[in-house]
Amino acid sequence: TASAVKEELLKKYPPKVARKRAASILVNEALENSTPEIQANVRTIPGVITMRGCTYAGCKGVIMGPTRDIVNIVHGPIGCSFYAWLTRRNQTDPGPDGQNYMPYAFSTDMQDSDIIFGGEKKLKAAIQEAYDLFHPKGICVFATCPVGLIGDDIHAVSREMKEKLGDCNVFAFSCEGYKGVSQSAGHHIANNQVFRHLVGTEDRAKEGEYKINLLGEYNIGGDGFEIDRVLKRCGITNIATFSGNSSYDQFATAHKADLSCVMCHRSINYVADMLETKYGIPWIKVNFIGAEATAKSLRKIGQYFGDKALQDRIEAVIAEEMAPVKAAQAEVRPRTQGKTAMLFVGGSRAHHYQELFAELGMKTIAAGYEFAHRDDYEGRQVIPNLKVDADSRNIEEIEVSADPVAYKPRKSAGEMQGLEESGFAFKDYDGMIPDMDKGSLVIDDLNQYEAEKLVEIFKPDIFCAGIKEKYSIQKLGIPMKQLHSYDYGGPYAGFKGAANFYREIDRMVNSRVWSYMKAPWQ
Ligand code: HCA
Repeated sequence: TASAVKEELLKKYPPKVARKRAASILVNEALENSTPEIQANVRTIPGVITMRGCTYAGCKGVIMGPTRDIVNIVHGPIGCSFYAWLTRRNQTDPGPDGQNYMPYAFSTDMQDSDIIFGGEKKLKAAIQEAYDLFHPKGICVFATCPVGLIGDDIHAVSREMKEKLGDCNVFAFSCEGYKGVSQSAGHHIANNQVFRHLVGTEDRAKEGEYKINLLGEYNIGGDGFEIDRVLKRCGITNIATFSGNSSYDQFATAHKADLSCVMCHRSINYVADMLETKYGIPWIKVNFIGAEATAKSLRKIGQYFGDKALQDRIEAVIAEEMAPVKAAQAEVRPRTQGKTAMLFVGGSRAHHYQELFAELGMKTIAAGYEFAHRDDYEGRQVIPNLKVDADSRNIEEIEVSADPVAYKPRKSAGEMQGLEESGFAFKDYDGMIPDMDKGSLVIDDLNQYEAEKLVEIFKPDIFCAGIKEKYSIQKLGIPMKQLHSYDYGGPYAGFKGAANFYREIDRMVNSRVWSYMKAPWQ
């Protein structure tokens, strides 16, 4: 049983560690009128090999990494710069004349002497050099651990350079790697600064009848391209994606959208709130991972705008797009039905991808997040009960109020209420736990030891996580799919992406190569 597995996982630990980990390992049970509580977003125990990334990785790599025409300068040692250099395989489409700096790794390449004497001069010179070479609209500066330790004032340097350059928006992120308990802190730091320094600075936005923003979509393996293709077919205009396939101007005009659609709520739900408070843009949760989820999300957008012509068009697009997806499903499903998966990714993906696996007839027997908070597991309703600790207090919450000029309610209070009364949910998302089978395991911040033990006990047909787990899991004879970078595949979002995913998983779970491996317990 799952409880016996939990005991087995904890057996090896010293008592204090076992006690701490026990609160993050949950056997899913159906409680009446409530969801079981899990410990999340707390520090990893020193000595444990965590799957988590650092705050800098979340800020520079995840959020700002997919933005093409901002020069992102890492102030730090070259290893940090290299680590966050396109490793998530975010794609971008600059068009024929657009600027694209994503293939570059800009770094101050800090040396011992900079640590001793300070690195501010070097940073100024780097900003000047980047400006002279490229004349970008924006330059962003990212702090790494040593910068925080020696106290270089990257914000003062950025302010000074912004003033000096005149036509370039320079701003910085205090995203030292150690700053939060995981990369989630880095997402927050990145999004706060984009909101503060960039959103709402340009009024000439794309035209369109039904204008949305897509929040928490990072265009990994081309996911964003597929979503944009589908939106366009439906006649929906995407003003800004935060931040897949994004550009400076998209962020600057995000306040012109009439609805924010939130994909990965973990990395960005607070931005949706700020856009609503400051500009009057309501937000909803969407999910474009899974064909059924995609259809449901499109219908939800249609319902929000409430226009019959749009809704008819959405239905026609769904009917047309669904046909080849169903055909792919029918072909693959006899070979995938009944197989098992484990998912340990992100702060939304471990939940979203369960829908795709369900479409293949596969069961998720254990899942968890690297950097989630309790609401990602239990649902948004728990937010008011979350404990504020020293670590969460360390991450700034921006106070915003209605913009005196740009604030405009998109719907009247009566219209909003009408939608809500018809069952339409604004500002809400479900947790992963209630969607998982009773008796399944939900584990926060899984570590190397527990991952290997789980695989040994359950021998799942596939294990999904990130680059740090990739090869150790494969060496146990289990196919491993990266759901951060998608290995070399994708897109997996939308309709075409779903069919891609079915074929990829079929290939992986039915390959005989894994049976030739000898795991340590064999
Ligand atoms: C990071 C980035 C990461 C994890 C990457 C991975 C991401 O923290 O380094 O393990 O494959 O989301 O891409 O969090």
